[in-house]
Formats: sequence, structure tokens, C-alpha cells
Amino acid sequence: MAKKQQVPGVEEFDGPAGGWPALGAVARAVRDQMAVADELRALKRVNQPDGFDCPGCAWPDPKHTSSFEFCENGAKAVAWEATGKRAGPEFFAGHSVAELWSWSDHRLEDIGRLTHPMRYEHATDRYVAVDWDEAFAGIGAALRAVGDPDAVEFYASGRASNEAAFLWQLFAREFGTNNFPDCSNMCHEATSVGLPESIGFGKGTVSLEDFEHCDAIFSIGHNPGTNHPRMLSTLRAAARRGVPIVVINPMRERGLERFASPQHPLEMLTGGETRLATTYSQPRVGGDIAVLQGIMKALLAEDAAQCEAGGAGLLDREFISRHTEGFEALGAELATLDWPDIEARSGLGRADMEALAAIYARADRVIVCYGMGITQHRHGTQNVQQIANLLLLRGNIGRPGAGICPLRGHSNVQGDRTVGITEAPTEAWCAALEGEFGIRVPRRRGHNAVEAVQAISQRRSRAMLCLGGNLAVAMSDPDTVFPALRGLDLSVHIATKLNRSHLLVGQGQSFLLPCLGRTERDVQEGGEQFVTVEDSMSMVHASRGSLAPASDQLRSEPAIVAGIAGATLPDSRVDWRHLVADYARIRAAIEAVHPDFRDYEERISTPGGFHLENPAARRQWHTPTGRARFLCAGAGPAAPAPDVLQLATVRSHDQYNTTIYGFDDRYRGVRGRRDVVFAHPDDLAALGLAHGDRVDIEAVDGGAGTRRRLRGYTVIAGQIARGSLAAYYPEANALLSLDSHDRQSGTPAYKSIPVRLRAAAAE
Ligand SMILES: Nc1nc2c(c(=O)[nH]1)N[C@H]1C(S)=C(S)[C@@H](COP(=O)(O)OP(=O)(O)OC[C@H]3O[C@@H](n4cnc5c(=O)[nH]c(N)nc54)[C@H](O)[C@@H]3O)O[C@H]1N2
Ligand SMILES: Nc1nc2c(c(=O)[nH]1)N[C@H]1C(S)=C(S)[C@@H](COP(=O)(O)OP(=O)(O)OC[C@H]3O[C@@H](n4cnc5c(=O)[nH]c(N)nc54)[C@H](O)[C@@H]3O)O[C@H]1N2
Ligand SMILES: [Mo]
Repeated sequence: MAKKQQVPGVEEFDGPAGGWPALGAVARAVRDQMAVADELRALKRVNQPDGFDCPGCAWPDPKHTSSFEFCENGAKAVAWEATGKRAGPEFFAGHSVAELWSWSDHRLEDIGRLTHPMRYEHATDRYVAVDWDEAFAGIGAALRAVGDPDAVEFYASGRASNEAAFLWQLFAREFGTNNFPDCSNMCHEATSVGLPESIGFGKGTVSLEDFEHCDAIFSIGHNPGTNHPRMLSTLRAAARRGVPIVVINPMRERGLERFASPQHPLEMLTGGETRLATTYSQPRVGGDIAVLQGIMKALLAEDAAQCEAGGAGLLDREFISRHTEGFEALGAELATLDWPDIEARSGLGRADMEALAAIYARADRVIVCYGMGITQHRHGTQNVQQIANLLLLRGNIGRPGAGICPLRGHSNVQGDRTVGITEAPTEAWCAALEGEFGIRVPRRRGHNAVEAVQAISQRRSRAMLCLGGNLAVAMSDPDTVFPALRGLDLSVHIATKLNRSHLLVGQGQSFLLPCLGRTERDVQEGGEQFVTVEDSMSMVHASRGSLAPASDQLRSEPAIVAGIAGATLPDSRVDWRHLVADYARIRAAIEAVHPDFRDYEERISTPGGFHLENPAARRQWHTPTGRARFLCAGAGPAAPAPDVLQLATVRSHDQYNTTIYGFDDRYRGVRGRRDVVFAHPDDLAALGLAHGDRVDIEAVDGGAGTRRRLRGYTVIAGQIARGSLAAYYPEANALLSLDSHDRQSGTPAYKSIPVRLRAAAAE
């Protein structure tokens, strides 16, 4: 084979995940960001019983340890927030919004923490400082001027605490709308919609202890080495027990292959490492329904053969008959699918899928973990439901060591939903809010994220308030979203750092309200406060910041929400000041409207917190028939035309969603750049292309009159399955139309964008 040509910034990485490079990366992050030694203290308080919840991810903390657990990307997230850099009024005086627009996403956030409330001034095209009271009054007046409450969008990103999120939804509902576009609409909505139909509950069913008792782990469509690094310790322990770890992922991810644990000095010092994946299957992007159908078909065939030979078979028949429905229909569907079709759609061979079925059948207790590679497709909800099917076939839900494990994104995205951030609240929730506060809660379904952006682009919605996040950049289709947001009458952003969404100013009013982060001390009238968050496995625990705030002007998220609410609703039935003076009062209100939070204040004071109710984990199925349901997916998405490739957008190792810490993607061998696309060498050869060539990527469903493309990308040959491409989020959002989303959950199809690749056109 010809030697690959040298490509600047691209060199294969042959080390394990973790190890010394991880420590080095943290040292660099600390050096770049943290000016004061004091801020380093923050790193020692991450995920400690009396410290703050790591803003990095929603993976739970092992209850029984209180020792510092080293996590490279957690440390980077903390350093990024606890930075010594500041973006104060002097900074904004020196730079117009038009100028800032030309800066990269990395450079915008790297200016540092926002220090003062700011209002956009049209005459000078600059953000200028305002008083808090002036800002609240201006926002309140503008909101009342909108007239129709359903013309206002209340976006939330999943870093907000339970307390802030609860106040957010209380304010919006008293104002009169259920418009709650939320980051989870772009993330695990397929889980929140898909699992209730399958198992009657929209969250994962496992706890961290289950990983100590499982006999096999399936990891489908997630990249924990980068996005949930503390999970590698769990996988490492399982691997050392001899538990098979099966990976199903179109890309080879180093963090799923090999790991040198920074927690284990001997492994570090001796250059040792632990092998994680025992089987690594690389289906085509978007091929998961077919993969799961193939595994189930093979399982049913082997089960039938064993039964015929007089054995007991491989299915948990007792569980299926007592607890489920729809088994016959699923079996009938699988029987109609033929292997060549499954192979074409999945990109795997029949023998591969039979081998996966055999591993699955041999294990008594199986956990399936999954992430964005499953949810962010046009058929994301169906993907999730096929995973549930697979588990139900052998009774792998609702017993120790087994279950379904969606890896949530933001550190409190699950909690935000629990405390009422949803466009479709239950009647029970609305009635409880009304009972507790004496307000009128609208029952009309509101907007999710895609619907909110559609409404804004059609001027049906005219104001947007954002509790964190960077909606414009996170959403698909910047060509539609950016102009739409510029047309708003009012935009309000509660944020820690400057990002591109804040620069989408138009003829209307824009406000930038700086808030405390997780790491910082939060003092209200009633004294020092803590907040609460819920992790991926439904554990609710306290988070208490300890650093001095980045500026004496900062306010907490709950205080800012209360400030806006008070100024907007002069006749509010809610005593906002009273609630915010002591967050225990907010928690008491949550307890009053949500039965699972009984004795909230008392239970939150136990180190490690408490576990929320999880009926599916107890085999109570809150479906209409009281049974778990096998759900058919049909033939699923067809394999694309031969010249069309499916592009998945992925996170690099140096980013947190739209926050770009740096330009390296260490485990994938990329340094100092992000303008690359991963492709299979055979696909490249078929197109007359090779490793290192410059290409243009063009969306196939570009939509009428538009041409969605990325120009001048460099191809990296290898690491990914045939028929598939991968490029970095958020840049590649330019390829995805707003209309391309899962019809059931509204999740944009960020992981299956049909594109063509061609040699770059001359400039
Ligand atoms: N450091 C860091 N931590 C984070 C984040 C971050 O950006 N940085 N983001 C947080 C958030 S909000 C989230 S949601 C999570 C995201 O965590 P992940 O779910 O790990 O997110 P992605 O990087 O989008 O990668 C998903 C994986 O899916 C694979 N994939 C792509 N298409 C397919 C497919 O069709 N099938 C299968 N089986 N796999 C596919 C990709 O190869 C990749 O390995 O992480 C959270 N934690
Ligand atoms: N192409 C593509 N697009 C995607 C995805 C993908 O995989 N591919 N993933 C999707 C997913 S899973 C998600 S979750 C969304 C993420 O969408 P968002 O949650 O909207 O985006 P983030 O990048 O996490 O938001 C970053 C901003 O949050 C603010 N911030 C940080 N900390 C705090 C805080 O403590 N309080 C407040 N108020 N603000 C804070 C900062 O100003 C920062 O600029 O993106 C989605 N978009
Ligand atoms: Mo996410």
C-alpha cells in the first residue's frame, strides 16, 4: 500500500486515552486560563460532597469515594469557567458587534467572563453597561409590549440548576406560555420520547452500582473518552473483571479502545494501560436500526434452534409473557427482513451481527449505553426503541446489573426536565403549580427548539430569553437561524461568557446578563446558598461553589430570573424576592409540586444526595397497558445512493459543545485545526480522492434555492466506516437544513447528513 502523504496537523495518535498527555493538557488549560493560584483550589472541589458539581458532564460520582477523581475534560471545563480573564465594559467599548462577529467562536469565549449587565446600543453598534434594575425594567416593558405570551420563547441550556430551571418555568408559565425550547431537544429528546412508549419512563434505568454486576456492556454511538471521561474508570473496572465490552460505532474512538488511568499511579508510571473494547464493530453512519434488527434476528434464530433441540432457548419467556406486549409483532417483522438488506443498511456482515448476538446471549446481565450517535438522526426515537427491544428480549431491564443507560449531555439537563422545562407539561404538573402558587397555567402545547426557531423565522415569535447556551450556533441551519434571530424585537441572554448568539442583534433590543457559574460562591439575603442537580442516573445532589465571583456585579441565575419576573409581572402571585432570598424555599416549592422530591431539604444534605423514583427500574411500566412494549421500526432508513455519503457531526476532544477550548483532537490525531473530514479510504478512492486532499462537502437535500456546503476541507483517510463521513460540530451545521429532524422527537439529524464530496473548487 502506498504510504499516506504527510498532512499538516494530522498524525496518527497511537497512545491510550488518558495517561500523561491528559495531565499535560490540564496543566496547559490551567496555565492559559487561571491567573490566580487561588482559582486552582476550584479543581480540588469538583464533585466533592461539599464542593460543586462538575459542569463537564452528567456521569454520576462514585458514592463511596470522596477522593479527587482526575478528569481531563472536567478540569478543562472548570478552568474555562474559573478563568482569570474578563470581558468588562472597557472591552465592549473597544469592539463593535460587527467586529466581534468576525471573531472565531473560540476567541469570543476566550475573552473571559462577562462582568456587567449590558444593553446593545444601535447608534454605536456596541454593548454598553446598564444597571440591573434598568435592565430588568427594560426587559419587563419589552415583554409586556409583545402582547401575546406565545410569541415569546424561553430557551434553557442544561447547566442551569434545578432551582434556576424551576423558577424559569414558573415565570414563563405565569407569563402565559409553554414555549420551552431546550438544549435537550437537540440532544436526548429521542430518549425522552422513545422510552416512555417502550418502558413507560423517559430516563435510564441503571445506577452506577449496576456496572459492578453486569456481565456485558454494549456501548453504542457515544465517545466517553472525550465526552464522559470519568466513565472510562467504570469501563476499566469492568474490563478488569473480564466483562466483554462491545462497541458499535462507525468511528474508531481511542477512548473506547485503550485507557491509561490517571487515577492509578502504577498504570501511569509503568506505561501500562487497560484494553476496553473486546469487540469493535463499525457500521455505517445511520445504520443502527439495521444493526439492532440483525442482532435480534440472529438471537431469535438461535433461540428457535435451541428450543427445537429441546433446550430452554435464549429468551426470557417468563419476563416476556408477564411484563411485555408486542413480541409476536416484532418477531414477525424480523422474519420479513432478509439478511442482504440488513447487511446493506447496516454496513455490517451477517456473521458480525450473529457474533454480537452470541455475546449478548451468553451474558446473564447486560447494560446498553448510548449517546448522540443514536439520538441525533431522523429516526432517533426508533433507534432508542430498538435498543429497548433488544434488552427486553432477555429481561435485561429492571434487575441488578442490567438496563438501559442513555448518557446525558449537560450536567443538569435531566434535572431541568424533571423540574418542568418542557413544552408539553402534564396536567398533574400544571394543576400542582396552580395549587401551590395560585397562578393560571396555560395547557396549550408550546414550542420545542426547532419549532421555536421556525416561529421566530416566521415572526410568529418576537422575543427570546435564554437561560444559558448558544442556541443559534447549536441549532442546525445557520443560514435560516442567524437572520431569524436578528429579526427579534427582544433578545435576552443570561450567560457566563460571550458567544455568537449574543451578537445576533437586529433592530430590536438585546441584553446580556452575566451570571455566577458553578464554581462561585452564591450569597443571597438569607446567606450562602447551594443548588441541586440531577445526574444521568437520576441521583440528585447538592452543588456549592467556593470561589469569589468573577465580578461583584454578577448575580445568580435564580436571582436574575426572579428579577426579570418581578419587573415583567407587576401583579405576580409569586413572591419572587422571598423565594430567591433562600433557595430552600425554591426546593420546598419543587417538593410541593413534584411528589418524588419529598423531604428534599433533608435528603439533599446526605453526601451523594438521593435517588429519584424510577418505576421502570422496578419493573413498573407506566404505559397505557401497564406493560413494556416491543416496538417495530419497519425497514428503517434505506442505504443511500452509491455516490452519497452520510456525514455525522462530532465533538473534538478540545470543545464543550459550541465552546471551543482549543484546536486539537488528540485521540483522533488532529492538531491545531478543525477543517477536516474523516472518510473511508475506499470511498475516497472511488471518488478519485486521497488522504490529505482538499474537498468541498455539499449537502444533497440542500433545499429549494439554497446550496449548503463547506469549502476547502482536508480529508483524513481512515478511522471511519464505509459510506460514512465525520466532521466537527458546530461548523458542519451549515450542511443541515432545519427541516431535517426526527418527526417524533424534533431532534435535528446532526448525525446523518446526506452529502457529496468532491475535489475543492479553485478559489
Ligand atoms: N468534553 C466534553 N464533554 C461533553 C460535551 C462536549 O462537547 N465536550 N458535550 C456534552 C453533551 S451536551 C453531550 S450530549 C454529550 C455528547 O456525548 P457523545 O454522545 O459521545 O457525543 P458526540 O461527540 O456527538 O459523539 C457521538 C459518537 O457517536 C458516533 N456516531 C456518529 N454517528 C453514528 C451512528 O450513526 N451510529 C452510531 N452507533 N454511532 C454514531 C460518533 O462516531 C461518536 O463517537 O457529551 C457531554 N459531555
Ligand atoms: N451539529 C451538531 N449540533 C449540535 C450537536 C451535535 O452533536 N452536532 N449537539 C447538540 C447538543 S447534544 C446540545 S446539548 C446542544 C448544546 O447547545 P447549548 O446548550 O445551547 O450550547 P453550549 O455550547 O453548551 O452553550 C455554551 C454557552 O453557555 C454559557 N454558559 C456556560 N456556563 C454557563 C452557566 O453556568 N450559566 C449560564 N447561564 N450560561 C452558561 C456560555 O455563555 C457559553 O457560551 O448543541 C446541539 N447541537
Ligand atoms: Mo447534549
